[in-house]
Amino acid sequence: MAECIAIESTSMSARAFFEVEKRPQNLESSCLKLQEFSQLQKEEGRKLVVITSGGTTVPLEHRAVRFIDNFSTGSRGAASAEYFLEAGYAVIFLHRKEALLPFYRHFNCSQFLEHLAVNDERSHVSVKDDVVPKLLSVLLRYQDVSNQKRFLMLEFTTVTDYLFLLRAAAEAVHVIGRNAMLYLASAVSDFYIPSTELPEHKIQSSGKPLTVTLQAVPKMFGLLVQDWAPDAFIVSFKLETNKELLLQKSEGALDKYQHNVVVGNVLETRKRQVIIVTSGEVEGVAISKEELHQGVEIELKLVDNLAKKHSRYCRETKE
Ligand code: 9Z3
Repeated sequence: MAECIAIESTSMSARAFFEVEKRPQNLESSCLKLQEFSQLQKEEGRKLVVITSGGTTVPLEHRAVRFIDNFSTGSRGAASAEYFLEAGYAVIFLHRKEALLPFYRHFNCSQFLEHLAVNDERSHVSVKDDVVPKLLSVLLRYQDVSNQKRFLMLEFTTVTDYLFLLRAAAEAVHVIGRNAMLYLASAVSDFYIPSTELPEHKIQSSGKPLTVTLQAVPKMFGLLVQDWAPDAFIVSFKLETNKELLLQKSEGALDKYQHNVVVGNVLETRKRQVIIVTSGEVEGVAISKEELHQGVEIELKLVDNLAKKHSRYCRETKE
């Protein structure tokens, strides 16, 4: 089927979006979890990071059969969550349903059954010996943070779900003040179809091209920085495919919203190098071929760098 996608630039305001669009069904219970979790971390005196991870979808129908999606795998967010947990943070992990998850990402689901063995009596299942070392190491790390109640996962699918959830999380971590960080690694749709313009049922194919008009998703970042999480240390990500544009676009984003850090990355090289842009400073973070070969992940260095910046931010703004 030939399809044509037109994008219109007129857009409703960020605040109006939340009045008009349908909130996710489980939003109230998510809000409650976010508030309880944040309060607990406050009592424990922990730092807390909200990580967003994975792409968002744009449905083309209310009863969505078709939707627009993007490339994001959730690898950046999932790896970063583990390193923040290792650094002592509590983590709220807002992720695209079915994107990579912290801890689980180390195992390939399609090989799940290959890892298991059945005893001779066919009454008991165990994990094969060769999988035990890796499973044990991941499982112990996972159980530690779960027992300490330091890890909360909540999922989204559409861009609308994502924005409602992000607002709820940013508002919930307000109790943590400057000890909260927002680490916005999700690849968020820039264009969507407002619910008032969505057909109820599956679009019928008539053999002719389909033209879909998308509106710009209202820019929420200003509201996030100023209203939802004014004290938090905010890290946004800038993605480009043209590396010549990356620095200028990253600096532009920082200048526009006056938050703390923009991490810039190029699609093809995102697992090997990023730039970290703060006001007045640009640093490159990269992993060498040798490190890559050894399985070192760039998120290890990225999280270490950002955790140090966050500590400095907490110290400086206290004085
Ligand atoms: C990123 O740039 C992330 O690093 C990636 C990670 C999505 C590239 P993966 O999920 O990839 O590990 O496969 N996230 C932000 C992307 C984005 O859409 N940024 C917007 C922009 O560049 C600002 S919100 O304009």
